[in-house]
Order: sequence, then structure tokens, then C-alpha cells
Amino acid sequence: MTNNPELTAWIDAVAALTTPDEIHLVDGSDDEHENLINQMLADGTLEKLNEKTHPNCFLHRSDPSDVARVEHLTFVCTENAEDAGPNNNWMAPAEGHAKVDPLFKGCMKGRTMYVIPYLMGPYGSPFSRAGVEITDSPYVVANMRIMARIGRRALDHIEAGGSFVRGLHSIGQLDPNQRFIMHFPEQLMIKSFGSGYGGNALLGKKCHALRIASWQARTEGWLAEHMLILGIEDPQGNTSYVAAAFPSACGKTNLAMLVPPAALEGWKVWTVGDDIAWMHLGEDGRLWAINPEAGFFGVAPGTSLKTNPNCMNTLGRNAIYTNVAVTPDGQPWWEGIDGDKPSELIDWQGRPHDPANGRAAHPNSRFTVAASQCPSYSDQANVPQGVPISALIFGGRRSAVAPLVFEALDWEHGVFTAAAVASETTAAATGAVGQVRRDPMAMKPFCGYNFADYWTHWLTFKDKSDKLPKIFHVNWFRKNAEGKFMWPGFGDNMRVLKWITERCENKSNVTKTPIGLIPNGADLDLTGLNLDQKVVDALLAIDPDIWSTEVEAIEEYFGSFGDRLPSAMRRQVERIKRELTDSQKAA
Ligand code: OXD
Ligand code: MN
Repeated sequence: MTNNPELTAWIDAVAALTTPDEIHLVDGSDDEHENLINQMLADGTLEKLNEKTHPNCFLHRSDPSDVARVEHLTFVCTENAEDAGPNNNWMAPAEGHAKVDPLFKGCMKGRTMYVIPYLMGPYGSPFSRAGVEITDSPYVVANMRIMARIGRRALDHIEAGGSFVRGLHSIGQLDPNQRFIMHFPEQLMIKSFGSGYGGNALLGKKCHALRIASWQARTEGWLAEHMLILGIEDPQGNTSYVAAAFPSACGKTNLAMLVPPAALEGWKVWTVGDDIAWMHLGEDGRLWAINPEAGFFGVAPGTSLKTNPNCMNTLGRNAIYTNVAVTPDGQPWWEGIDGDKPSELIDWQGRPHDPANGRAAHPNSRFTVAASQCPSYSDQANVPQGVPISALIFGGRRSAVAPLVFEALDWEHGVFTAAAVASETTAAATGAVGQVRRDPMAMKPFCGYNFADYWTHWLTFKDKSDKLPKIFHVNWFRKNAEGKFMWPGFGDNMRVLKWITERCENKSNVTKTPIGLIPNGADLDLTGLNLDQKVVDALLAIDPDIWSTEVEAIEEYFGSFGDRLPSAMRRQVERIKRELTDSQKAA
């Protein structure tokens, strides 16, 4: 099967444990894919969508209990509990294996065991990393084929001596009471049981490219982040790149594929990635980013020609849809898509849609599609050394408190700002929606080790280079007293990106506040946007009383990391508190 002895031994051991009927080494070929699709059409795992309107597109309906990431069942298993930190569920590695191995015993009987060699990152990049996922789910194989570079070339990488992450996955009986997503960063290993949902089952994505990779990145001096990467081309044809972190389902895919408003003539946005960035310091002292993924696993509801035309023009062919609704003529449908709601629909559970049963599409329904189909796909997306990053942007979904945009004072303050990000929860994970929680660097569910050590790692960069990107914080989601969004968002976010690129060239003036540098309203290009000056002022306002309460909440949160918290974080809290008190006195 392979000439790599380590891989052979592992495949044999897994086969002995799981006792599949057959073992299939995935080569990633078109023939193999076609066979798998036909098999899934025959057994009902997939349904063919309208070939005329959506060529080569398929619908998968998951088990209704298996529709999102399960953070409460996700564990980081390190020898020392402190290394996983209060931000992770922890188990000792021996206990973690003992918990899941009995579940894997005989679980592939009557099934085929697929062995998927995959590469995260462009072929030929020194920053790309390999993995092998063993799974009993053909749906996982078909999705991995879109999301990663799988098959022979990935195996070549492993056989040439590269290390690889081992990921063992079984859907089991899809029983929520027998569901675990276990990470063993010290052993470069993942064991995922009982779920077929993307974030739990496509192991190259969150499990490898974030949780395991963040651990490796700390050891090796780089960064594995929950960030989109995009290029901003100005009217003169110069392109600069930014990476931006937002919690799940907060618009990363929309921002990555943004179409600038007509009034900003000549500006263009190029998509490098929509979810994950691996960043290394280059010899020139700049931070260079690659997108380890090859596809998009995006949230369908809310996606339309109005909110994300590039995405709509990406996902109409060769896509796998999961848990969307379907029209009588076999077209995928979700809340927020263009056009009127059809009078008849089949809902995400395969029933005739009845609003009494809730929405037609699941709020976390998804599409999986190749990034190369995106009209705004950057011609630099597969360049081995990646793209040089000029700005890092962090944000959350906050209806109050955070202004539209501010710039951090320096790297240390930027790391503090990113560590203090908070956001209202969404349907991408099971649990209550709309509750504010701290989501540092948008990595709360994905950092494979103690956040305090992670912030320390981020802070080390300031002594390694004086050419680091500037750091910004944005909030597209601020609401007015009537509960309405104040900022139009979507394509108009280009106005904020434009200001950010100008600031990276040290153009335009700013006002210094305790929490950071705020644009002068006049420097935000609002041409063609009918936005009242009062709204602009409200969007940029910093209320010292509200921020005093916010800083206390941040301090309390940081307190949960005890002595491991880097002193720089305490220093920033003290400075901001002092300056807020001074500004309250002055008012
Ligand atoms: C995702 C997520 O699917 O963040 O990207 O949940
Ligand atoms: Mn994500």
C-alpha cells in the first residue's frame, strides 16, 4: 500500500482494531471519486441536485443530532493539564485513548476503511504539512478531496520522509452519547468518533490545521491561525495582503470574497483563503501567510448574490451541500438566498417544509466547494512562500461596545486587543446562540494549548522583527437603540479595508484613545454611501464608562490564566484603566 513503514504499521494496527471488510488507499483520482459518489447516491447518503442549474452538485442530509462542532466533547490530551489550559477540555493521553479505543473496536465491520493521505498547503511549499486520515465515511473522503490536496502527491510527500499527523475517524453509530473529538498534540494524533460533521470529521481542517498545528507552530516559531487571507488591489494595481480572524459564522467567507462598492472605483479584492492561515516570518522580517486548505466549507444561510456574489458564482457547480433545503425541481435553497421563498420546499431533514418545524435549511447548513472555482481566487494562492501580510485584523460580533474600527498602538497592544476579542455565539457550534463570550484571536475552540502560552508565543514576535504587520480591530455588527445594524457591512466593509491599507502606509490621521487609534471620520471613504454623520460618529465612539466595565471583564477573564498570563497583558489592562479614568475625569 505504501513504502513508509510507520504508515504501514499504523494502517495495520487500525485495521486490527476496527476490523473493516475492505481497506482502500485513496488516490484522489476522478474515477475513484465517481465510484464513491455513485455508491453514496445508491445508499442514500447523497441526493443528486438539479444537473441543469447545479451541475455535479449533491445534497447530504446529516443525522439531525450531528449538525455542528461539539466543543463540549472536544478534548486536548496533554501529559500536563496546565499545557492544555483552562481554554480546553483536558484528559491525560492514556485516559483519552482508553476512552475512545473501545469505541473503535470493530466499528468498521461491514464497512470500508478509507486511508486518505493529504497535504495542507500548496504543493512544494516548505510550510505545507501532511496528514493521513483513516475514516469509514465516503462522505468524509469526498469532502476531504475538496478541502485538502489528497492522494498520490500527498503520499509522495510522506514517503519522501516528511512527518505526518495521524487522524483516525469513524462515524460509529452517530450516537451523541458516544461522540468524542480527541487531540493528542504531543503524539501528532487525532481520534474522532461518532460524528460526520465537517469540523469534527474532516480532520485536516480544525483538528489538524488549527489545534495540532497551533501546538507545532509554538514549538517551531510560527503561527497557525483562524484567519482568512485576502489581497487588496488599489487603482494603481498595487496589491497588499491582510489576514483577518473572526469567530465562526461571523462573515470570514464574505469578507474574503468581498466585491467593493461601485463608488470605490478601481479597488479589487483577491481571495487567498477564507478560514485558516499559517504564517511564518520571512528572511525580510515580514510575516508570510499560506492557506493550508484547498476549498471552502462555508455557511449557506445568508449567502446570496447581494451579500456574496463571488461565493454564489463559486458554489453553483461541483459542490456538496449539507443540510440545506431543496426546491421541488432539485435546487438547493436556504434562508437569505436570492428570490422569493418557494411555496414548496423539502426541509433539511427531508420533510415537506412546515414553518412550524423551524427553518427550511439548518442555520449551520454548509457548502463544500473548491477554492479554485472562486472568481476572485488570487493568482498568489498557491505560491509556495505565501503572501506578505501588511495588516492583521481581529473582530467579533458585538452589538455594543466595540467601534467600527481601531488600530492597535503597537504589537504588544495588538496582541492584548486580539486576546480580548469577545463575540456573540453562533450556530457553528452546538449550544446557546447570541451569548457574549471571550474568543481570543477567534481561536477559543481551536487553540491546541494553554491560551496564556499562546499569547506569550505571539508576544515573542515583537523581538524577532521590526517589520511585523499592524494590528486592527473591527466590528461590523454594532446595533442602534432600535436593535438595527448601524453599518451596512458586506461590500461596504471595503471602506474600512481601504482605510487600513492607508494606515499601513502611514497615511491619514488618527485620534489616540485608551483603547487604540480611531479614524478621523473624514478619512473613511464613504463616497456613495448614504450614512448620516451622526451614525458615523456613533460607530466610532468610545464610551469610557462602557469600556471601564469591558476592561474589568477582560481582567477577570485574564485572571483565569493565573501565573502563566504574560505580564504584558496585565500591563495593558493597567494602562487602559488608568487612561480611561483620566478621560472620565477630563470629561
Ligand atoms: C468553520 C467554523 O466551519 O469555524 O469554519 O466552525
Ligand atoms: Mn472557521
